[in-house]
Amino acid sequence: MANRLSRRQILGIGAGSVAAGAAWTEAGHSKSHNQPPGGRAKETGGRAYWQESYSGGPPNVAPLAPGLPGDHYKPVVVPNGAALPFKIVGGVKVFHLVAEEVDHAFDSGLRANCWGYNGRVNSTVIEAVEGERIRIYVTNRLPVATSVHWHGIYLPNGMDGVGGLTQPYVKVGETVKYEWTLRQYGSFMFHSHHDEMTQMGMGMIGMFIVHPRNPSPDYRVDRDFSLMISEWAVKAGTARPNTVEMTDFNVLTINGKVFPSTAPLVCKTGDRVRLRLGNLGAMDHHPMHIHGYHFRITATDGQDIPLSAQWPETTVLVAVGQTRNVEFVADAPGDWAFHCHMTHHVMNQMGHEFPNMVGVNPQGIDEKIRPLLPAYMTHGHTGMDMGKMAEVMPYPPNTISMKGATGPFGDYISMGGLFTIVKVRDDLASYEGDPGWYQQPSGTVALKANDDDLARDGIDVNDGAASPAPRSGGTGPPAPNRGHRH
Ligand SMILES: [Cu+2]
Repeated sequence: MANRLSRRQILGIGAGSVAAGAAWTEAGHSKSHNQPPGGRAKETGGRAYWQESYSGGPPNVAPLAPGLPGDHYKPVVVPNGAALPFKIVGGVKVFHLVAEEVDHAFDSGLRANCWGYNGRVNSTVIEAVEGERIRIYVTNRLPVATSVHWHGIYLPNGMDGVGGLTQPYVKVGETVKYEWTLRQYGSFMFHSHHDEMTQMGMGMIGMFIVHPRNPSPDYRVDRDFSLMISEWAVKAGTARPNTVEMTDFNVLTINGKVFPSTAPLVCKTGDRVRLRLGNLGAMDHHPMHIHGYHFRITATDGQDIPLSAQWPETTVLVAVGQTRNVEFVADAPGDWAFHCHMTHHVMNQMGHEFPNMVGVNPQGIDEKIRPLLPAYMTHGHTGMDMGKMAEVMPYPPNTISMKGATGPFGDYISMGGLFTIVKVRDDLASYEGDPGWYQQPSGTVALKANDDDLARDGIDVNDGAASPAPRSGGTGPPAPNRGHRH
C-alpha cells in the first residue's frame, strides 16, 4: 500500500488543483516509493495495519495537472503494439477507446477475425500518471453490447465497468464516458466485463500503466516493456477463435503475437530493464522464464514490493488476472530467450490426438499407407521437428507451423507461441527495429568438439555405450548415492 495516499494525506491535500502538485509533495507522497510516508500505521505493524482501508480512500480527491511523456514519465515500450493517444481538455486527460472487430494476424500465416480496441488485439495500452484526472470514452462498434473494467484500479463504484452491476451495458453503437482521478500507480489492466468468456477470448484486453507522480530514482529504468499474455483456441483452417474452449488452447500470445512474430525486447548493455507482465488468458497461469539473468520481482498487481522483500527468480508465475513487474540489469550481451516454461505453451497450433510415436521407425508404416495416401508421412517419431516438416507436407489453409523459425545457425528455433527474445547489445544506434542475430565472440559458442579437444581431455566418445549404468539389486557395484540424507 506504499503507492497510494492514506486517508489522512488525502484530507491534507485539500482543494485547488493548480497548487496541488506542491501539496502532493508536502503530503509526503514523493517519498512514498518503496517506503510508506512517515507516521503510517503500517510501519508499526499489528492490528492498526490490518484495519487500514485497502480501497484507496475517498474517491473525491482533487486532481493534479495531467502528466506528460518526457516531463512526468518515460513511456513504456509496447512490442507489437502502441499506447492509446490522448488529448488534454480543461486539465483532464481524454482517451477514446473503440471496441471493434479486428482482422488480426497472430503471425504471417495465421489470421483470425478477433475483437479488440482501436484496431489492435491485446496490444493497445492506456498509459497515465498518478494523480491526474482521466476521461475515457468507450465507443462500441461490435455487433453486441460490451463494457470495460479497469482491473486493479481504485475508482468510484459506478466507473468499475461491470456490465449490469455497476452500469448499463455499452450497447451497440453507443459511446459511454468513464471518468475518475488516479490515486495510485503501477501495472494494471483493462478488459471487457460483459460476457467475459467470449469477449476476452476474442481479444478485448489491454494493459493500463500508471506512472508515479514523483518517481524515486528506484523507479527509473532505461527500458520499460509492457507485455500482455493470453491464450487462444484457433482450429486449423478456421477464422474465429473458439471462445468456449476450456482446455485445448493452441495459440499462446504476447501482445497478441506468437513467436517468431513477437517483436524482440531490444536493450543496450547495462540498461536497467523492467518487464510488466499481465495475464488475461482464459485458463492458464504462465511461468515466464528468462535466460542468462536473474530478475527481481519488484511489484505485484500494481503494488510495489519493498526492496528487502523482492524475490530473485529466473521464472515468475503470472496467474490469470495478475500483473507482475520484474527488473534486471541487462549486463550480458546476447540473444536471450524469454518464454513460458510450460512446454505446450511454446508450441503453436497442434492437434492433441497424436499417439506418441517418439522412437518408432515409421518406414514400414509409411510404405504400407502411401499407396492409399501418396503424401502420407508419419510424424512425431523423432519428436516434433515441424520446421522441416513444413517443407515436406502441406499445411491446411490459415495455420502456422507448430514451431518458430530458422535461427542464425541455419537450425530451427524449435519454439513458438509464448516466446520472445531479449536482445542485449553493446553498440546500439537505436532501440527501433530488430538489431538482427547476436554475433557471439569467437570461441564462445557451443560447437562440435574437435579431435584435439577430445584427445587432450581423454574423452572416448565410444566409451559408455558398452558399459550400462549399475542397477541396484544386481551383483555389480553398489548403486550411487542418490542424495538421500538420514
Ligand atoms: Cu504458459
